Amino acid sequence: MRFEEALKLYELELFELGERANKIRREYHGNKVFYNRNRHINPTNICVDRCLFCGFSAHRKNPNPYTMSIDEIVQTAIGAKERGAKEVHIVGAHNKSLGLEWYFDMFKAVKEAAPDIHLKAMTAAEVEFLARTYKKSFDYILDRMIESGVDSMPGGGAEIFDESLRRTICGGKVKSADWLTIHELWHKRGRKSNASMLFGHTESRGHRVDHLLRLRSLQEKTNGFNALIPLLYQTKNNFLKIDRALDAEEILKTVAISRIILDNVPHIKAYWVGLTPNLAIVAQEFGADDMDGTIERESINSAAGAQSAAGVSEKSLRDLIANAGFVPIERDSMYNEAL
Ligand code: V47
Repeated sequence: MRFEEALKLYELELFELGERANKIRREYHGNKVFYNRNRHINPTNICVDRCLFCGFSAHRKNPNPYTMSIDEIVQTAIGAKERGAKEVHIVGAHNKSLGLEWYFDMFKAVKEAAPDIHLKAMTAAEVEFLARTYKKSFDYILDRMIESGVDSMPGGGAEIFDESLRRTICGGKVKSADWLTIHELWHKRGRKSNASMLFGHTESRGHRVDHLLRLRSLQEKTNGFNALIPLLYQTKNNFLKIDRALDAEEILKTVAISRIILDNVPHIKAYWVGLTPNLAIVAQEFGADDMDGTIERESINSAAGAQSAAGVSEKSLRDLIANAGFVPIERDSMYNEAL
């Protein structure tokens, strides 16, 4: 799909666009809406980077630095598993005081304590941060992750790929080309990952389309992405000055266009944390097929104003999905349906 053609999709009337996206969604997944039972763990918020949109990292707008010990992380994972979680999603800030081996020791300890839990960990931004800080190749870091039990990679750190905008809003972190290279190298190892796009801040529609097209090209090469998560920017406690949050029409158009441009990626996740559960369920009619999971505890979006700190119960997720006329399907991290 060419850039101009993709950008023109925004000019379509919302319901026409929704219908086009919904057709692709229904061909893939019929009436199913997926969710999983998971736990987010964010080991530290102490960060060398200053991304303007971030309310999570410790700085003067969030003066509460913390770092969890490996034991605390392991206990959290065990507790989550006992409550039924099938996945832990471990991502954190870029904290130089932990040391390289800390990450691999932590992954090994989690896997040893909960061998059957799926370990989704390390954004490409963290991989690049470790490679740069400890003068290692991306290949080295990825191989060590696999060796220590990481199963799949989450989609964080992608933000928006346009180089000029990226320099302004998150100049210190992984470059767009490196984000894509890291996922390509991961996919070459036969592993799956997610992709994300942070939208609703200072980017234009063109920046979003460019972002999605770059993901589409990589997917054509590797077929390694499971899902795209269009992450709605949360406006509080950060250094971007956004007068007006996006309206629901623009949000739903962006979800629908994500589905249409990325028709080679099987899943579009309407992340309830950022969208609110209500808009996330509406987004299921506009191309999305997944709500994400129970989460239990969420620190990144909630630090920037989302009402998600305590997760959501499985029952309320299932009820929400069923009441909207969809079939709730519990999935594992690779989208196999729970038996
Ligand atoms: O990369 C930071 C984003 C991401 C804000 O792979 C913000 O399944 C909104 O990537 N408003 C981390 N977003 C979260 C993430 C994710 C979440 C759920 C599932 C998966 C997955 C991945 O959070 C960061 C950044 O883009 N973020 N600040 C903010 N103010």
